[in-house]
Amino acid sequence: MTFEAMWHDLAPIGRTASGGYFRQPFTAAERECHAWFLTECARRDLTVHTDGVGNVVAWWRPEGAAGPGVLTGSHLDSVLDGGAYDGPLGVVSALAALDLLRERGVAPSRPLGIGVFVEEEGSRFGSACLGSRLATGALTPAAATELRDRDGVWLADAMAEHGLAPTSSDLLDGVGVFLELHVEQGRALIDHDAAVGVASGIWPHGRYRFDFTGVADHAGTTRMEDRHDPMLTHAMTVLAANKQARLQGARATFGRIEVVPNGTNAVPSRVTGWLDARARDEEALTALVAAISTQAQDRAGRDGTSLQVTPESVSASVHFEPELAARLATEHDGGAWPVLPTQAGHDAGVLSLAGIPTAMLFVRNPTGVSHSPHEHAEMADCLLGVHALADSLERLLR
Ligand code: HGY
Ligand code: MN
Ligand code: MN
Repeated sequence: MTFEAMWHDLAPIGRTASGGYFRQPFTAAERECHAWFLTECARRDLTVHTDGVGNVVAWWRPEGAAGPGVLTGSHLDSVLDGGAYDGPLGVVSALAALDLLRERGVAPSRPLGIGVFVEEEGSRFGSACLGSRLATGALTPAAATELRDRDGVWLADAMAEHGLAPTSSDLLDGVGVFLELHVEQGRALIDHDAAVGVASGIWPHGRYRFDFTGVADHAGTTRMEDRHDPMLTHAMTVLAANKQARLQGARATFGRIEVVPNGTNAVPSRVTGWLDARARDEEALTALVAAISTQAQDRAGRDGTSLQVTPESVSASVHFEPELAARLATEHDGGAWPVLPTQAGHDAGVLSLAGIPTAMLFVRNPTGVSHSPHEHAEMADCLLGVHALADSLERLLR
């Protein structure tokens, strides 16, 4: 089963008319993706381990392979209306790279695992890298049990439908190193004119809930000077976030909003906005969120509204092992691959913070667009990525 054939089989699952993907965790589309993965593992006689959360590691343990395993893989869930490559490219490439190692007759001295982590995007339950955080203990089952989706469905109930639960996990016991291949979510490889790159680290980033409370009132009879309109405070906060991010060379996005009662002819009583903030280091991230929150509170004071800011998911700064990154970037035929930071979070970041030696390979994205139906990678670059992954795994498996 070639890369192209696997890609062709996976592509239609969870795709909508817009061409975007809705593979939210523990929904039919995402479970169908996992079923597809298990079929591919069975085709390769891999030994499949699934933890209670739904994370999967499929092991190739040929005769003589012993000791800490080499793990590769990524995630199959998507953001809302997401792209085809963010996550699945790492999983399909891992399967294709294993096939290539077998074709080369590689006899690994260590087991090789292919992993799939659930809810990497946090697009349904709001906590980024939920599966890998539960697997590493970075998130406790108790904290996970508090999570609900925007329809009020508890995580535990969504999982229970599939015989799963927010539990601790020993899935990663025996993993010595993790290498995740991922489509690049940005333009660096284009500017480097390179098909493959290596990650140096991940910017710290977080998701913060801004609850603006005002006074519901009539859209027509209420004089402008008499209003306590939370939509106004929210709007000014969005502008402030954009300005602060530009001033500080950071990133700030309000991409999600809920309005109560969400009527056309009523001043709302409450507006909730979610801020996604990212910066080059922890101090800069704290300063960015503080500046935005302070300006939002000042504006609320002027609007006669009130504001509560709640961090919902915060991801620490990740520095991948420089020696491992340098080794992957240079020990192969052809010129060195660029080593670059990313502002996108990944399961690799969670495993690295848990103390597992970790690295990432990026595959060129010709537009840099991601978290969008227009996310893309050329097949030729995807196949170069498979070879880069196979070459890197072969070295790690010695
Ligand atoms: O949101 C992110 O940074 C990643 O795509 N999960
Ligand atoms: Mn991803
Ligand atoms: Mn993503």
